[in-house]
Amino acid sequence: MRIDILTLFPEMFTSFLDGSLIGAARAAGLLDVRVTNIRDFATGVHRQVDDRPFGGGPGMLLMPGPVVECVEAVQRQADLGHLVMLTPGGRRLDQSIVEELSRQDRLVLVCGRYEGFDERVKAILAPDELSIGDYVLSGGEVAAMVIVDAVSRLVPGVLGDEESARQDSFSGADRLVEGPQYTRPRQYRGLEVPEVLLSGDHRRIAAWRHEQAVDATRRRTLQATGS
Ligand code: 6GU
Repeated sequence: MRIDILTLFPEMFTSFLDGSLIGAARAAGLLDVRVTNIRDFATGVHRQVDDRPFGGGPGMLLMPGPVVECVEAVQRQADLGHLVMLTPGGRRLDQSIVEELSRQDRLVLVCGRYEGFDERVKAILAPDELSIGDYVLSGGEVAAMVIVDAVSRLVPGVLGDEESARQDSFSGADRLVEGPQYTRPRQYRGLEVPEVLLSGDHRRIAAWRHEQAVDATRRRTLQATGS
């Protein structure tokens, strides 16, 4: 899979992209991730990329020119790809959207900064607008990293153990969160590993885990709805 990231802060991605899982997937040729600086497409001596909003109001907006020119230049390098714009007003990311994104051959992720994008960027490029949750970040960069991380894990070969992705929380038809897990030692500060996990009875273990996952999911839903 190829992923292009368009940003005014390319240096934010350096250690993230060289890091363990994603770095290894890139080295193995499973992921081709490239970062392009939107400022390279600004014109004029000052290479200006932002300006005050017409009609007044706080903050600065990204000017349409550098963003649109940058997206079009990157799209010309290979097939168009699925264009995603990171903005707090977009569709809220969840595992089913991550799965949908992971089925694409190419993603182009555009990170916003300042107070957002000029509306004409959306009119011209018709991007898939995504948000990672109902809170405000100072830019789309962290959101783009969240998407690259979550999508990469679903690219065949990246995890090494495909079963592990299938068993993760929110995966599978039932979208359950994972229940409790234990490793050695059997006893820690007086707390014991549940007996069933030591029983060697794989059917009982599977049934217990499913029951725990249903429980954990129910508790989380109750918490979210405040009941
Ligand atoms: Cl994608 N961008 C910004 N600036 N804030 C956010 C977000 C994105 N998702 C949640 N909050």
